Amino acid sequence: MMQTQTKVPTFDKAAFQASVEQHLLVTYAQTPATATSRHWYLAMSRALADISTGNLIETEQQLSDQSCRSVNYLSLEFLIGRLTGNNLISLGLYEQVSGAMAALGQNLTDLLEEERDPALGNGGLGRLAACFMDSLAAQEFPAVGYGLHYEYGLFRQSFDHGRQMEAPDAWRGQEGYPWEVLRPELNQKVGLYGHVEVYTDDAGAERRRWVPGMQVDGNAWDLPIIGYQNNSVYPLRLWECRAPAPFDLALFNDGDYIAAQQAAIQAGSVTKVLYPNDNHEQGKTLRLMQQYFHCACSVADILRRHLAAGHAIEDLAKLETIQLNDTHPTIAIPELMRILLDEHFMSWDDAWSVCNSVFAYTNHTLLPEALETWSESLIANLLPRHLEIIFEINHRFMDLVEAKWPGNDEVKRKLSVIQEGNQRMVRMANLCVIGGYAVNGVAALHSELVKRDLFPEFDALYPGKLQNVTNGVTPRRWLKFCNPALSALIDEKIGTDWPAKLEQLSSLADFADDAEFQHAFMAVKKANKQRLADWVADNMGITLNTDAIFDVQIKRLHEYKRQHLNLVHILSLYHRLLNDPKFDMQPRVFIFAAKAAPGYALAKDIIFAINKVADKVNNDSRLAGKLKVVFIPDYRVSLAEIIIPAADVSEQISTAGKEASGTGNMKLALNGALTVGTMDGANVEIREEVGDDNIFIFGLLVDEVMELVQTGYQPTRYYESDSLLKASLDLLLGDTFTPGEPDALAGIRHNLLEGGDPYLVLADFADYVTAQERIDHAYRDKAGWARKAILNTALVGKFSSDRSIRDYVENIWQLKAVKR
Ligand code: OX2
Repeated sequence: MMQTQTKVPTFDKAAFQASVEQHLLVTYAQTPATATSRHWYLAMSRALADISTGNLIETEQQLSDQSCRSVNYLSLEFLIGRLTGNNLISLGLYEQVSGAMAALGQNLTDLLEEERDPALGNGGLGRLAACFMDSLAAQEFPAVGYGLHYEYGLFRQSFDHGRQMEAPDAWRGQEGYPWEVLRPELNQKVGLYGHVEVYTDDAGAERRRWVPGMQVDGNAWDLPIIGYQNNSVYPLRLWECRAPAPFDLALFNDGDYIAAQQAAIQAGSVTKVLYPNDNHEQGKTLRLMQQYFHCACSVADILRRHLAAGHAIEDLAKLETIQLNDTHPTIAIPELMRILLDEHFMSWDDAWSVCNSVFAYTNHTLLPEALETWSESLIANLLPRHLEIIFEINHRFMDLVEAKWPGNDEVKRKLSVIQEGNQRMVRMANLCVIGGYAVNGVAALHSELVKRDLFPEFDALYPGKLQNVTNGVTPRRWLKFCNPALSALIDEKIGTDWPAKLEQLSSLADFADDAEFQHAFMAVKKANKQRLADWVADNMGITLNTDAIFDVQIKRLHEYKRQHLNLVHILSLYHRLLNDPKFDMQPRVFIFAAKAAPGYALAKDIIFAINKVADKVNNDSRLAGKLKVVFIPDYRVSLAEIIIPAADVSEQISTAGKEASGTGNMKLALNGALTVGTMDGANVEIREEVGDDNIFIFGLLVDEVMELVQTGYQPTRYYESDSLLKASLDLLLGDTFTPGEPDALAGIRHNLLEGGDPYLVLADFADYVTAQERIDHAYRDKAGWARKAILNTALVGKFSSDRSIRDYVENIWQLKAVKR
């Protein structure tokens, strides 16, 4: 792998090797003679972490000494992926460490495969947080990431006769994760349950305070976020929940050893496992505990830093801003209010003005099932003082609404933080909009819909508060690291600055018609397809033809993402290949990877169906190898790193209006895949950048979707009038794909017909088929396809997360870069 490097400290090979061997012996009790590859990977990573921890502490000190304004990114998820390979690139040490390890008889590429992905997130939302931390560090905008130290990350997925099975993901392994460092001096105490006490202070004023019924410890684990070749290292601080030590001594002395341990058992479960839902909330008590624990530790740590640096509490908003990644950390708002009111004795107005200039909120979804509400009784029980504060916030807010819309109860009902009903619910998104100074959507279209459909009255009440920041992805992981061959080709053409300045890729457009460059570009694509084909052969025993179109849909399994639309299209190809002698197609490999939430039955049925269709299609000699279907198990960041560089076609086929942004769409286009997609999320902006000729757009527009639904959508009409659609859906009946198990796939057909097809799969089918035919046709023209692929890579520089972060910095956070 070729990696260039610039601003990097001198590398002392002998000292590094000595450090690796020292860790091998002292940390892992191995000698070079006894060590396995895994031991070598661990020892090497520890030796590297020693370097980055030094830089982390120095960066922290510098930022504190210079009173630098920073952003605190609060997120319940950080889907960081493997760190060692990426950190080697950021440190600019890839080549040197590869050489140093080779001299110890170790192959770096093999060692990197020993790392298990830290899967501390579900999908796009968590991965975005990871890309943002990378871009903050790359551009040296002072930042701390705050998350949770889950003992188990997102479940591991396997297939049993085609059905998804889940297993726990102990991501740290038995030896612990080599990049994390425990910071006991930063530990926090967190209360839960209890009651509110009213008392009179020394000045005779009546005051309120929370008396928690239980207390837990928050232990701080820091992971280093290493700036790209700049020596700045920021912390990703993950909180782990533990019972306070010593545990209940009285009980212990009474001889009730087991009861004495109960607190430890209860506290230990708070950060035990990541909730495996994407775009869906469940309202479980343990989840609210996680959210509050996360916010309490993080807010306390932010205040600790602020006060330790000698600043006044009133000046908090001058030095700190807190970005809430979706509503999951909303409870940070009443938590900060509580501390300012009850512990710093600020007046309501003063406390509220601090809060109001500290918090900003990112909305990631319009899906009603993902908009969080918490039952009032649940909050009353777990966080009684916070509920009082929420009521007071709402009471004062209702006065504001009354002033703006006198006597209008309907608008009050709509905007209130409290949703009335049998069970009163607290609307977290409303609290975020009211409690912060900025709200943003994650793509232009999505942000427009937030203003037009979700929060029109808030937009009227607070002009300018609702904004857009289009998402992005880090070019370091998603091009330089995952696609070294393409990176080397780009380096040759335009130099080596592009990983920090992705707009520079646009000059590649000059070579889009250059036959030699086209040839080199497609040769890289072919080699990446071979790398993926080898992985599939080794791990799944399926042989793939790398001349075929590699058509990729990788993302969480969700009805709105419409993996079933892709499936119905595959069924239509199968039908035509077998029944229409005139039908011809370019060989195609359909590649899927996706996890379904364990409780999401239809999503699991779709996985099962795709697996069953794959079994049949892949072994049907009548198809002459034209059609293959592969569902790669256990989708994760490290698999995306192999699949994305190998893709020819990127499936971005959500129902218009449902996918807020998408970020896989950006990664795939960056690596030269052509998008087939709806006018949804960031697809709209990708089309703007690459031009209509280099993307395959199909399907209903947002307003057409809304109109069709309002006028009474009838999927059966499409079924009855489109013979190809009918034939394709009817293939789901009987036992074509499930021998001996008739109608095992009929549930999907039922959902699409009698079930009303809530995501308009049938309405978009015909246009999707046409778009796929255009792709088939375009692929036959080798030079034409190469041109389109090159232009995709060249023209998506906008989607660097460096640009997203600059948008946040300039329009929301108002930070200054601090160079080391
Ligand atoms: C996801 C959105 O579904 C996706 O469209 C977006 O690209 C990503 O967040 C990052 O902004 N949970 N996951 C998401 O939203 C929620 C809620």
